[in-house]
Amino acid sequence: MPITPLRPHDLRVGDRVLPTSTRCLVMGVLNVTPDSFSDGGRYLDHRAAVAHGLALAAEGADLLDVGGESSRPGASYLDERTELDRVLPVIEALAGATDVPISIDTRKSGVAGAALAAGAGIVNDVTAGRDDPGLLGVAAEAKAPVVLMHMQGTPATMQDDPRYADVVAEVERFLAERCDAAEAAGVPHDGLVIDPGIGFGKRDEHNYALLAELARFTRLGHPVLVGTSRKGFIGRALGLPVHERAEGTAATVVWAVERGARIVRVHDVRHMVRTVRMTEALIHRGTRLGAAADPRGPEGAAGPAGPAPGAGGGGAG
Ligand code: PMM
Repeated sequence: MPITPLRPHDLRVGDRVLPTSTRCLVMGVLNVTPDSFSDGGRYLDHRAAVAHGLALAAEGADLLDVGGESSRPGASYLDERTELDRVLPVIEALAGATDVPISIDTRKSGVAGAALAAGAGIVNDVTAGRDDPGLLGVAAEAKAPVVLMHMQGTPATMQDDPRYADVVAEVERFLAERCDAAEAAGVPHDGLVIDPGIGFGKRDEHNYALLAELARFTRLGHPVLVGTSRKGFIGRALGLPVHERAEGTAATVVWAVERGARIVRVHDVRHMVRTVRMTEALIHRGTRLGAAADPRGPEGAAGPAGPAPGAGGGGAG
């Protein structure tokens, strides 16, 4: 029996409330790295990174995820000073230039703390607080939400030989345990986001199984974040290189939103914002929830997300 996704809590970032209980947010990826698998080297120059972040905001990103350390398979550990030098100027400039909340993609408490002080509002840790035990406390102190992601192994070794007896059950158990650890460190229940970690210590069959059963993760009550954008399993399914994976990514975004994802982490923000909004229109106005029952008729029923910007009137339907 398919599981119906459960409604998660909203996320409080400073004095803002991000409406994860009612719609799926789009997190734009901003890697300030020489070697991330899809955009490495493009935004190492700070001005180029800030300009790209502002472009993602203008395209409709709900969040900007700034990272200075690549987590692509085989990537080695980056020293803290270098990571800070990459991300801090970009976060400071973005925080002064846009209202879009910024997350810091890091596994180091020192980087998380400095980024939060510089204007970031969320911590995104691909190790779910395991690499640096101080990270969860730093986020708690700053009252910042935390993304807890599952990964088997470390980026350096994770794709060597990932194995699971039951990948969905193991990832679910891991995320529940890490949520408990985060709460024990002082992060409130409604400050947590969970992420099955697509591509992190997983074979294609594991990625497909996790996406197939994504709705199971909504049972933990937290917004589920999904990061499939341009990843290798899409390239292998379509036989396409990394910059030709936007349509494949869109298919995974539709799938994930339909199964309850409430944040999608993507590179191609303009197209994925439209993909998410259209998927939500299908969910909320389609047969599943009964468009026929809406007294306003098929044109009157906006989903909880409301109409997309610029969607009003005129064009051919
Ligand atoms: N993927 C990457 C980096 N950070 N964070 C979360 N929470 N989830 C992800 O799936 C994720 C992440 C790797 O992708 P990139 O190199 O394109 O940033």
